[in-house]
Amino acid sequence: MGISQHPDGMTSITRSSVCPHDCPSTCALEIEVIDGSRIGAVRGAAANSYTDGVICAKVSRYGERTHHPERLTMPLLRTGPKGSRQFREISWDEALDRTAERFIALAAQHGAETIWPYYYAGTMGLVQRDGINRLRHVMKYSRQQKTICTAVCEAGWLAGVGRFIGPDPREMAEADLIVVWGGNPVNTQVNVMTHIAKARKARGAKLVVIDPYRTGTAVAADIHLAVRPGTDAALACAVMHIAFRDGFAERAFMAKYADVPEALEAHLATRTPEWASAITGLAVADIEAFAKLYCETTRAYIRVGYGFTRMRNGAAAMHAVTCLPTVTGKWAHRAGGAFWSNRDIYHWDKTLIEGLDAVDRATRTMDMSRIGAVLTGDRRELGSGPEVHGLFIQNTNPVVVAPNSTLVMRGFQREDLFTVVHEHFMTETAAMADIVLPATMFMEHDDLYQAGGHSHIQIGAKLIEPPGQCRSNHEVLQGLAIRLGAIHRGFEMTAADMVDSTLRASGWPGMADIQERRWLDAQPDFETCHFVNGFGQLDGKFHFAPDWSRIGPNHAVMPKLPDQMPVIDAAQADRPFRLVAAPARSFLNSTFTENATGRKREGRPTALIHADDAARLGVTDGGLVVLGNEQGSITVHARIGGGMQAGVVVIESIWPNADFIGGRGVNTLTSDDPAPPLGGAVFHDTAVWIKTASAALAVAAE
Ligand SMILES: Nc1nc2c(c(=O)[nH]1)N[C@H]1C(S)=C(S)[C@@H](COP(=O)(O)OP(=O)(O)OC[C@H]3O[C@@H](n4cnc5c(=O)[nH]c(N)nc54)[C@H](O)[C@@H]3O)O[C@H]1N2
Ligand SMILES: Nc1nc2c(c(=O)[nH]1)N[C@H]1C(S)=C(S)[C@@H](COP(=O)(O)OP(=O)(O)OC[C@H]3O[C@@H](n4cnc5c(=O)[nH]c(N)nc54)[C@H](O)[C@@H]3O)O[C@H]1N2
Ligand code: SF4
Ligand SMILES: [Mo]
Repeated sequence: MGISQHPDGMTSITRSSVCPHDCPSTCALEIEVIDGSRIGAVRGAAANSYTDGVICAKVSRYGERTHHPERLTMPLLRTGPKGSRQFREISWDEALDRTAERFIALAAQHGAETIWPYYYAGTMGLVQRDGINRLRHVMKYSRQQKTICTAVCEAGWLAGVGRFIGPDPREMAEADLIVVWGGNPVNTQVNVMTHIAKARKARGAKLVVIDPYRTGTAVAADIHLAVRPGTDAALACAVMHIAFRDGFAERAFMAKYADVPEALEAHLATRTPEWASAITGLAVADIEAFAKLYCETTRAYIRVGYGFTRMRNGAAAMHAVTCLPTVTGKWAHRAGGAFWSNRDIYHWDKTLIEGLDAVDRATRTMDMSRIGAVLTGDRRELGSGPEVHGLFIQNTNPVVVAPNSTLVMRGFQREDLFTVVHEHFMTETAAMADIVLPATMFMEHDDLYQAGGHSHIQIGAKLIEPPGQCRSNHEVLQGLAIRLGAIHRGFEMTAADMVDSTLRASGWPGMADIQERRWLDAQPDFETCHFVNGFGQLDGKFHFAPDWSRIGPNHAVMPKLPDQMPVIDAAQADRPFRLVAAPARSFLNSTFTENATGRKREGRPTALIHADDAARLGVTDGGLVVLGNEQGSITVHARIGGGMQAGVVVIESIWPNADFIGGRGVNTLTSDDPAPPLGGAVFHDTAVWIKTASAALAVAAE
């Protein structure tokens, strides 16, 4: 792309790239590379029809992260007690030799399953994110169930719709009503707002936001429905009740495309607005008004977020929401229907990247969200296999992000656990490691990206050299494979070769071809993404009565038809508040918490508290409060407001634990209970008590 000469003699070239972060937007980027070695301005590609020239503030300042003085640049060996942050620099050979020798010895002593490679989506590049599975499978190390983010959404979406596709997200710009249900795109995927803004400008479209508190997205909305957390299925059922009652049920659509419409209608007879009002805390008139607006608007696009599913009843809630456009037949119309993820449009063959030809189904699989239980020897997780004595971590920061962090920390402190963490920064997880390895960032290695929230396949190529001795995830896996005797053709290829081969094996053009075009739009045609040719179930129908046994093992508790499941951690006498642990705007999970600009914007860990609750508890704006439950307690500053119902409290995060007074972070309070039927973390499903700090001190002194 463009080359420019600066007055001071520097040259800068603008290069195409793609945002690697765990965000549905997967923005097409244009990055200014200065003198071949530094990152300047980062912009969204205007020519990409989804990015449309817009990216979030945190990535527009990416130089702050890339050229951060605290970046890890050398392998480190722990010299003090675990967590002491005392390390000395060692060579890569020593670091990899030590890791491999220890893994070989541990596997000989306890069996290969004693090693647990553990990862998530720090980078979403397919090669650098998922390559760890190749090492896992070849070595027969323990497998990982990926539950920390999407499992609950997946279960609920599959139950009814049956396939991870949906109406083209760009159709939002052509809708007359957009319902953002349980997500906060102003913070978490800004491009959704771009397409909503287009619809509002061109068509006077209405925006409805369903969220327990007044997020930036809710502020922008025409209607904000501030539900009690964990009650979305009740709202969806009442809207369907009204649709049947008032003649908006599309019976012909359902006769063709749904399994049991008559049974659904009979079931919903008692799911009245009054019933839903008592559960959700919304006024009957507000439920009626929303239902009328939704039912009367043909082009009504529901953009479902993840937030409302991070609940013990989240899968049932997702299923209930997806039933709405089925009852009202909106899937059939342009800009109508519901969308969560486009994952299934890409038909990847990941054999090479993940070593799927080496999988041994007999090896144990453990739930990543239950890492605390795993590391502290809980037999429900370990099964009959060995305890975990070796952890190899890439792309995630579980000491901060995983639920029940006190238990997680206890696990990481075990003296008989050997932990290797490959990271950009000395995160709180890296600080617990025996060996820390320095990782490249996205513009320092090659990779391939798919977008969950739109339809583009993109290549992010290496643009600059990494600082110091940083190595990519793929290179580290290669270095370990040779020492462990792990044989697979994937370890012999460069990352670029893996990108090219994977594209071709999956039926897409090769790497150079896609780079030439800048991206490939994989959007399926209208008939496919609107399910005109049938839904993703075997019978081609949407299922109001899902066969939950096909979805997850804990299916017996699931409702037969869409319904409010009374299984949440409900408010009760000793824990009268419902806590929502929502994402902050300037951080992405715990990433970007290293940057001064974002930290300044976020201020400090803060609990948003309703004015009535604050008055009753004697909490003042800016005062200290303690929130607790049976897992522990945390101390934060209070802010009065937030637009939620009384009895709801919100902490935006994920601040490092060390930023909280006393060092215990928000996930001290969140539970590692797996949501039925498939598992999945329940980050926004927590009942807590709240005291002023002085009241808590007085109790402690008794
Ligand atoms: N700035 C920023 N961007 C991010 C992230 C981040 O941490 N920060 N995280 C990234 C990741 S990994 C993901 S998965 C996505 C997630 O992005 P989202 O889909 O936006 O999901 P959540 O992050 O869980 O929370 C979104 C909203 O759900 C609301 N919510 C909580 N409980 C309920 C409920 O019971 N009902 C309803 N209706 N709403 C509820 C919360 O109040 C919050 O405003 O964002 C990605 N983008
Ligand atoms: N309280 C609360 N907790 C939550 C959530 C919530 O809403 N509330 N959301 C949950 C959700 S949705 C998710 S997805 C999880 C996510 O949690 P994590 O997956 O832990 O996400 P991050 O905190 O962003 O950490 C990713 C780490 O990967 C590193 N990394 C990035 N790129 C690379 C790379 O190329 N190589 C290597 N080796 N490392 C790299 C980054 O430096 C960063 O430290 O958190 C969950 N935790
Ligand atoms: S909106 Fe999401 S994908 Fe786009 S630049 Fe920001 S973090 Fe990256
Ligand atoms: Mo996530």
